[in-house]
Amino acid sequence: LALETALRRALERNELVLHYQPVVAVASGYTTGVEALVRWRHPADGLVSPLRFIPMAEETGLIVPLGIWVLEEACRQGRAWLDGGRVMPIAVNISSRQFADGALVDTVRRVLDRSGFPASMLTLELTESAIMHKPDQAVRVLEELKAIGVKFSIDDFGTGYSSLAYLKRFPVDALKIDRSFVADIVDDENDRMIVSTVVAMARQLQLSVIAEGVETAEQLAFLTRLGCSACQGYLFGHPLEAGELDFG
Ligand code: G
Ligand code: G
Ligand code: MN
Ligand code: NA
Repeated sequence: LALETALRRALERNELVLHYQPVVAVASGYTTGVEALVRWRHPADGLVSPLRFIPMAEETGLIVPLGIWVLEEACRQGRAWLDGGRVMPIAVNISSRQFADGALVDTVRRVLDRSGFPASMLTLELTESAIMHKPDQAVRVLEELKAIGVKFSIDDFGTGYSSLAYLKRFPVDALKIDRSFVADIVDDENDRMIVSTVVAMARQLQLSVIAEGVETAEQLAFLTRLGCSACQGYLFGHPLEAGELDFG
């Protein structure tokens, strides 16, 4: 409860910040977009990881106002980049409770309108569990958001249980291969097979694939050989404040 009160206050006091991590196209080496990741700049404890407060925010429902702040801030930054001549698509994480919240579609529409950030440059990252919990309802929400023009990726792909039939029904644009499969890709034949299968399936369904958690050149070499065209991870850049990003 203390944490909940503190987080609520942090939102009011504007203590949250977004960091941005580049997503890189393997062939060109260019940054094709960034993922926004929230942090809490705690006056006493310093930078607090979302792992410490997102689960609680989900449980208490605070994730809804927090999620609105994240969307607003990401779109504001994206618009500022555009005004500075930089076209930078942004992906924002949406957790299950936010996705199930009836107001998400209106929120996204309102935030885009007010910020002037183009819908086509916004990707919402959803987990398999968020959309598979009530798949029929999820399809409707996704279709409504799609009509606005936003894109979707499935985060942590491979760790949940999404039915392939649904994957085809959902208007999804990209799969993000969970970093657990990338971590051991050099040594583990099974992980290589999983990545290669996901890449092949994505190609069939005309989805793009982003490998997450790429930390070494050796992992990148395997991912490239397996046909993975976009990567994200410490090898390319840690999540950083907008002003500290180097787009190369
Ligand atoms: O950035 P990493 O920094 O440690 O993030 C840890 C976890 O928190 C990840 O699972 C990530 O998806 C989640 N996360 C980070 N930022 C956000 C956010 O703005 N909204 C939601 N719902 N989850 C986030
Ligand atoms: O669940 P999601 O994929 O949104 O979470 C992204 C998380 O992964 C964040 O915590 C981010 O800081 C972290 N992350 C990003 N790149 C790397 C990496 O190369 N290695 C590891 N271990 N974590 C990473
Ligand atoms: Mn993510
Ligand atoms: Na992920």
